Amino acid sequence: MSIDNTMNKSLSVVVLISGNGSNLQALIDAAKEESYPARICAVISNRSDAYGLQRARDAGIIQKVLSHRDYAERESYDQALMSLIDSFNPGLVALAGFMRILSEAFVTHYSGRLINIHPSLLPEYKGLNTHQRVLDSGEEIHGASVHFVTLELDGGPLILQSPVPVLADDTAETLAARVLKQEHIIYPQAVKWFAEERLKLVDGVAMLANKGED
Ligand code: NHR
Ligand code: GAR
Repeated sequence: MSIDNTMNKSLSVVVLISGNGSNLQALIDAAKEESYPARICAVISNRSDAYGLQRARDAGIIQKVLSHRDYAERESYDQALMSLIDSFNPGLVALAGFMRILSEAFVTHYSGRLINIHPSLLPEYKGLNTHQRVLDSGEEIHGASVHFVTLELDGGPLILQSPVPVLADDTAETLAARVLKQEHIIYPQAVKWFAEERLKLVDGVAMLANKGED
């Protein structure tokens, strides 16, 4: 028997990817649960070779490629991306390993409904190549963060973080795998809170309301 998993899903989410899409997979798996309050309405990649597109296809989710190489300016790419995203009318846009910096017009347009998962304990280690930089600095603790996206790159209000230990024999790969495991837990959790309307961006602060239970 097939159960219509799109019922009672109040929040539609567009997920933006550039690569493997394991965070996308974590969201897909979470949304398979009937009680999960969000559904992924589309997956968009800026790269046609992103494995995450296959994950979307396998899950029966609409997937689109919009290549930044077809646009001369960052702003014109972002305008096209906005048009494509808005055609799905999502309540939330989730960056999941999306590797393009987003312009002011884009960030403003989705203010309060644009989130990212980043592989570090922000505000430490903003930007790229975080695992190697953490190893090179001799840190003992690393981790992952979910945050609202603002104009300040990787500087938006924090929603949820998960720490992991850095082990003596870690390589960037082993460390990345430990961090990713936590990402796959905290990203579906953050999306769930947002779908439940518990999580909101209020005056530049991520607010988490209680469940309204006495
Ligand atoms: N856009 C804004 N405005 N603010 C943020 O906080 C953003 C953002 C876009 C993406 C994800 C971020 C991460 O989690 C993210 C946060 C890409 C780069 C980058 O330098 C940096 C941070 C993030 C994503 N991208 C290069 C660029 O020129 C391209 C690199 C590549 O293609 O490999 O866009 O780390
Ligand atoms: C994840 O670790 C994510 O946090 C990170 O890339 C990986 C994507 O993995 N994001 C960034 O570095 C954004 N610049 P995935 O494609 O398997 O989800």
